[in-house]
Amino acid sequence: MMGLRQLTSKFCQQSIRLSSAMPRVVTEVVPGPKSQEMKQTLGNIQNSTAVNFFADYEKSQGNYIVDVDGNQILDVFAQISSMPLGYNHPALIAAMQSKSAITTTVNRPALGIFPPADFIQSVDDALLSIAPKGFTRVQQMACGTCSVENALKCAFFKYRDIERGDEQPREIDLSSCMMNQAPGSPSLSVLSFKSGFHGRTLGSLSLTRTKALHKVDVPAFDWPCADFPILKYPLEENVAENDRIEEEALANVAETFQLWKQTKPIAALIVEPIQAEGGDNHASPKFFHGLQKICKEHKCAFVVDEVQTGGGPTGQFWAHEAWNLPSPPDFVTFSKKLHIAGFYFQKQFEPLQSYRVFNTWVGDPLRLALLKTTLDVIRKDSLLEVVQKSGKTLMDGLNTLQTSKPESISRLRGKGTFIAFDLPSEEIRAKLISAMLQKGVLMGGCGVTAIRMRPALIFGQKECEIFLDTLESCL
Ligand code: PSZ
Repeated sequence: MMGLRQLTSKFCQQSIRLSSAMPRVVTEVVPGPKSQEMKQTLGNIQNSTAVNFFADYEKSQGNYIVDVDGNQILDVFAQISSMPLGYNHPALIAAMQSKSAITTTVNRPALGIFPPADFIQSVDDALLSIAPKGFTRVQQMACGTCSVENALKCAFFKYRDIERGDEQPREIDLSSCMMNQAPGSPSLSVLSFKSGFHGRTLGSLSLTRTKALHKVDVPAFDWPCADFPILKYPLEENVAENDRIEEEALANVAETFQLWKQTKPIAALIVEPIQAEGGDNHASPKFFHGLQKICKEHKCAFVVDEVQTGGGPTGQFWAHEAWNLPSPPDFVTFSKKLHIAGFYFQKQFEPLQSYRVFNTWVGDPLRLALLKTTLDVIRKDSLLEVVQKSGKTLMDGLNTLQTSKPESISRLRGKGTFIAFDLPSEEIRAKLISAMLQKGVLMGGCGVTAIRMRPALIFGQKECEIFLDTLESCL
């Protein structure tokens, strides 16, 4: 087994090789023949139509994913924005070869009831060391979606405690909830936004308002939806207009609270700092201050969904910290780049009785260890600064492209490397994504016509250059 030093030195050699690495396409088309055949075979087992290509994760390294046909592809999508350090980072590999990682892997604990001795220290070292300002409590979960759903459950618990004037449910609450009836199953709601995305399981799907095909045929909670501001770009030329757009959206939120007050009061409002799946829609700190104020007026929990924005891609560890809210949100959900999912919460939202937020694993110490190592690397290699610098290079380059090709690129927007721009149509976007892939650059789409960039935090100047050059040639 290789020690950390050997691995690091091996990685350094690989980095040297990789820093001179370029996209390399060896098949006539991407996906190549092996990928296409595997995709067909997978189709006999499950729906495989979303598969782009099959990857060789042993050969993938840093910012480059290698596919089964031997194509080396610059990855600007990073597994739906979930790879903080790129592929096969030696520090992560070393961490997973430790004795404790092996013990945890073969003896995965049910953390809610039998946590390991080093659990408190691990949570402290990993999740609490990066807790957003104003948070001291955190609950782990398995994925972003169940983090959202459980945070909302906590918001409902609290809302009902206050309504009842008692933290203990009454007999009538306990008996009626078994029949899914009020008052035990109360008539409460959660407000989410047009183009918001918060997951695809039965509960979270009612909050998600991106693609109809993901929702259709599934019974949904009848819950309110408010307008999210769709800003005009460039921002500096549309200040007054954007101010008006945000004021209107806030007025719509306030109105929605009033409308639902009598029949199905809004117990929680959930919002992404940047609507990601829905098209990279940004709003100003002022808008989010306004949302928090409305929530406070209505004793409604303010839930910030940082599943996609959290972990550094905006150049700050938590995107919502850029708003400088007068007080922290009530919940912040996370997953993706943090390896582990869960939610930070204010103490008042902690359920008092056991098992109300619970499942078999309620987290994963192995993922916690990966997070700790990732944080060490982020700090040691100043990766947030790398993101800020690369973000600037990308925005400058894309801005130049937008100026020279306004008929192709519009509404360039971004923070850090969390960048997007619009294309004239969905069809042109599909063509551009495919053309880029043929040249060995993998990008994703979001919203109806946008391209989104979601690289790993290690995406450096060289990668920015390759991306911009390839994009220019494909446009
Ligand atoms: O299809 C896609 O591009 C996907 S699949 C999952 C996501 C995008 N996003 C996950 C997500 C998110 O972006 C936000 C803001 N909230 C919740 C979720 C759900 O997280 P997971 O996928 O971990 O359950």
